[in-house]
Amino acid sequence: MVLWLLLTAATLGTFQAFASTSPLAFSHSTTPVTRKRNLGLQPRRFQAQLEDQQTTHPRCNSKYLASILHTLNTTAAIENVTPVAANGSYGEGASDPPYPVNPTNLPPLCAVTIKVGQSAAANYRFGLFLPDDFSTTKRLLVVGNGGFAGGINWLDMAAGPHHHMAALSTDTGHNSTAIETSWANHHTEKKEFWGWRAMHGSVVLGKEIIRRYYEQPDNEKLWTYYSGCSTGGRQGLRELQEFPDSFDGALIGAPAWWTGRLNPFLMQVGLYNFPADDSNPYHIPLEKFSLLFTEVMRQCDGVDGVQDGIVSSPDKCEFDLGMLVCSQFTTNFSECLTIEQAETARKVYEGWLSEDGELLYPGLTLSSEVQWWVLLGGTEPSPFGLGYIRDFLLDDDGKEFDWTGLSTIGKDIVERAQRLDPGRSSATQYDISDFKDRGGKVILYHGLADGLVPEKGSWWYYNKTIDNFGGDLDGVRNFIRYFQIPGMGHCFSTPDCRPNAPWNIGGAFQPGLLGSGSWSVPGFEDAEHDGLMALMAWSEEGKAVDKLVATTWKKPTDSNSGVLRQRPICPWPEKAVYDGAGDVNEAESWECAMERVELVSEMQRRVEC
Ligand SMILES: *[C@@H]1O[C@H](CO)[C@@H](O)[C@H](O)[C@H]1NC(C)=O
Ligand SMILES: *[C@@H]1O[C@H](CO)[C@@H](O)[C@H](O)[C@H]1NC(C)=O
Ligand SMILES: *[C@@H]1O[C@H](CO)[C@@H](O)[C@H](O)[C@H]1NC(C)=O
Ligand SMILES: *[C@@H]1O[C@H](CO)[C@@H](O)[C@H](O)[C@H]1NC(C)=O
Ligand SMILES: *[C@@H]1O[C@H](CO)[C@@H](O)[C@H](O)[C@H]1NC(C)=O
Ligand SMILES: [Ca+2]
Repeated sequence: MVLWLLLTAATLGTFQAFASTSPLAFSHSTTPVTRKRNLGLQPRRFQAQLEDQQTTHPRCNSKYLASILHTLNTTAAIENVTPVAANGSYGEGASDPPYPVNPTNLPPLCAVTIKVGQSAAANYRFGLFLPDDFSTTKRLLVVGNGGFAGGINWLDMAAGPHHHMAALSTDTGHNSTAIETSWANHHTEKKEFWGWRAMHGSVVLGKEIIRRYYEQPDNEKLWTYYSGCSTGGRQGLRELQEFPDSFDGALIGAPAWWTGRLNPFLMQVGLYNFPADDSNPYHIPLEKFSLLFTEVMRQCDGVDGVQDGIVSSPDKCEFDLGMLVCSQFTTNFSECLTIEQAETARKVYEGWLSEDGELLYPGLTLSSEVQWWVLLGGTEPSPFGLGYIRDFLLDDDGKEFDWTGLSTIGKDIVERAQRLDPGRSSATQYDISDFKDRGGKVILYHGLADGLVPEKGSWWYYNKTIDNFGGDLDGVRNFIRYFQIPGMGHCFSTPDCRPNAPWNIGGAFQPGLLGSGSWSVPGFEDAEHDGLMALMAWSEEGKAVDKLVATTWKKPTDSNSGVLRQRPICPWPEKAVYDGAGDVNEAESWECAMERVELVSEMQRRVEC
């Protein structure tokens, strides 16, 4: 409880929020929080401002944007139009609880907020950045949200104008931090907005507005790209599965794609470890996650062929939990697990099986332990599980659903979640032929040290997609590729700086973590290092993404501290393979290739003796 109260009290961003309040925190970003707010400008004042700023686009005013809306069959209304000069800043600051940091260092642009739906109880908003310097190849970047966040993600939108693209983000129809769910209780329409409708409606209307703003001819293409992580990953997959015309390419990170299965599982994971009192022998206290991590590192680091503090092949490691179990020879009981605690850890790794042994959702990957505090720390199951069950699934007032006596959430909840899929948010259509046939491309990526959304879930999704296309892996790789990022936590960075593995590929939330004025991968703004640029080259020029070079810095979230390591991440089933001679911290010493299994088994033997 204490942990979650702390989190709620803070002005939370995405999961970055967890970073700053946890005892096992990510290293802190020194980003200054810009408090400047740009609310609605009066027309007269606006005119004056326009005259002052000769560089501002002449169409960046409420009257012109209202005239655009007038030509469209929509009930949407202009909420705000603000011209932003070069090196300016824009956002809603503290009025946008999940995204309070306004991007700075922006190129000159027009910031627009549109409100769709007039009823106070049911409406959604979306924001647009319309850069003055729009590239000749017309492009739009749509960005996603995180957790249950309700707010426009202005910080991630900033990448758009830096690439001379327009940018769009929706608030998903409510106003809350990433961990609040009470807004959904008894509110079918808000659930649907969050589930898919706000995203879809914003994309459709946003494209029309952009076309008219730039007076684009109907036969000219507006290339549209998506970038999102976690819930953002889910939103992107959901949209491209059902509406194949929406995007030309999507950069999908750590997607929380199967809401109806994943969120109950996140509750179930909590039940493995709670209640957190001494009478529960199965409870692993927070301080022992580190012990587990250290043991995983000891047994699994070398299995990938290189003893470098990065577990790159967790699936190849035959981890023996027994090594950690207290015995008659134990002298220090802080350094071992009881048999019951080891059983809890085993279940967290194994994943969730039904009574008949069907896999309901895969568990957390070996090497994610440093981030286990998110789901298993504190004193009650996380809001991603408990909040979902109470407010999405049961519309419960909090009194009827009592988790404290439960060891498992039960078949009824699982079946209900499957049947109802509240908000219809699950992205479970594996047949994306229509998207593929239009030339659509997907880069899917997931950190192997993710302690919140299981990495094996993304891999499972990828496998299901391959199965859907008749097992044709090569065919599938022509339009969707899956990249595992060793050592990366949920969406970004390396939890607790351990092991400070290369993580940054310019994905969702990543630039913002390096500072409010940051975009792409600082110092490496090219298609080899930036996933969005790689995606655009793949979609527009057919350059398949054979690898991406991930970067980390001496201080993982301070790009001025000097590059520490760069290493390719590779499209599965390829792996980054070391050349055996070069500096392991240099990307050139690695290539994407099939893993050498002999080496793996040899290393495994070595570790075992
Ligand atoms: C305008 O939108 C409404 C509601 O979405 C729809 O019923 C109507 O047919 C549309 N009219 C035109 C001319 O597209
Ligand atoms: C951009 O603005 C910041 C303040 O927001 C200022 O410190 C910086 O010097 C400016 N840079 C340029 C190139 O004008
Ligand atoms: C969102 O809620 C906060 C209070 O938590 C409020 O200050 C802010 O004005 C609201 N923002 C919007 C856009 O309604
Ligand atoms: C027991 O182990 C813990 C954790 O490693 C350590 O902090 C503590 O100092 C150890 N106690 C003794 C008596 O060695
Ligand atoms: C995906 O499929 C491969 C075999 O093609 C298998 O080795 C791997 O375990 C599967 N991953 C998951 C998470 O199901
Ligand atoms: Ca290693």
